[in-house]
Amino acid sequence: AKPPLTVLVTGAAGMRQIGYALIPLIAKGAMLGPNQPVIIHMLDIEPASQSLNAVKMELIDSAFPLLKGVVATTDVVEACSGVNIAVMVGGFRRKEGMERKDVMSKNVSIYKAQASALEQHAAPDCKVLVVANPANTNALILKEFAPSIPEKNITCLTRLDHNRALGQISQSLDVPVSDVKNVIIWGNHSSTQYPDANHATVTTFSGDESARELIGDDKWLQTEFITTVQERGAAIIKARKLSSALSAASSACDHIRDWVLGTPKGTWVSMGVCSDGSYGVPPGLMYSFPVTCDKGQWSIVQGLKIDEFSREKMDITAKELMEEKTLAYSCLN
Ligand code: NAX
Repeated sequence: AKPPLTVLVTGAAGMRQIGYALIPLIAKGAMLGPNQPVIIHMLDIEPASQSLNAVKMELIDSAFPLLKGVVATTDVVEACSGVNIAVMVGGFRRKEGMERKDVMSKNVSIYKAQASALEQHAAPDCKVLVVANPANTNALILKEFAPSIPEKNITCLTRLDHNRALGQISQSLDVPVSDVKNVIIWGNHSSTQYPDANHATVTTFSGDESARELIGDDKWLQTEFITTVQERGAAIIKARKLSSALSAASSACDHIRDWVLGTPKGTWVSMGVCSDGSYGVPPGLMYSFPVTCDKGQWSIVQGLKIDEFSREKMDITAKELMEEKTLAYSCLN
């Protein structure tokens, strides 16, 4: 049998939220595959320690065959020790009436501290996925304050947006979502993200066909499609009175699974990664790109044709990320 991998989930007590939806998926093999035993480390803060302990009790009661150990703790060092995969769901949520800067400041201090703990105590090849918002900028802070973790090992989640875009195309063409691939989310996991279907394809009887041609409605692709994906999170909150949890958890598993086990041939996915300047995106920004993964490494898909409409949208979201970066740095004092 394979030796177990240790997966850290921060913010794990978030009841009925992402942590609670994510942990059973990891324990069932949805993140690392059905033959990979796992040890789960769950971190949360003191006020949530009782709920955290309840999650641990439920995990034990689920008798998951792949689950080889559970640690529930409020101690960052214990949580990060020996971790192979870190999924950072914990963070500070904006409360009504709070300034953007105050929320940023709280998250900057959380991600700065957790960066050092991961750097010192996680496995040297630990892969990190930041889910908590502002996801791209939290990941940027983590990268800056964990300089000994290879920057390619630090990513943020835009796979939920990617999956939402696949879902919209599948609904619009009335085809199974598994027949749709190669949409792209460019930029920030925020309302400035650019969901791009120009290169997406649909598997049909005669092979892969352009989704854009099959849809035959560029107007829809440039307006409603984009806003529906950008605003899907808000639509879920309105309907559920809580933010997306099962879809966010599922997409976090998709992100890590594809990163570790590889993307299928001919398929790319969207991941927030450190820009190397590809497509004119300022180097060093954490920006969502189309990537393929092989042997545990992602690479940005190169050579896609970018039209004027796309260029403008890609620049708007890059600009927002630069502003977030400036704001985050101003919180570092
Ligand atoms: P919850 O508020 O239910 O959970 C957050 C948890 O983090 C809480 O249990 C809290 O106690 C804990 N926490 C706070 N500070 C901590 C610290 N210093 N160390 C460890 N834990 C800490 O939120 P939930 O709905 O689960 O969402 C989690 C985060 O994901 C939020 O920031 C949310 O905005 C973000 N999202 C990101 C998405 C993405 O696609 N990137 C989509 C879904 C989600 O909205």
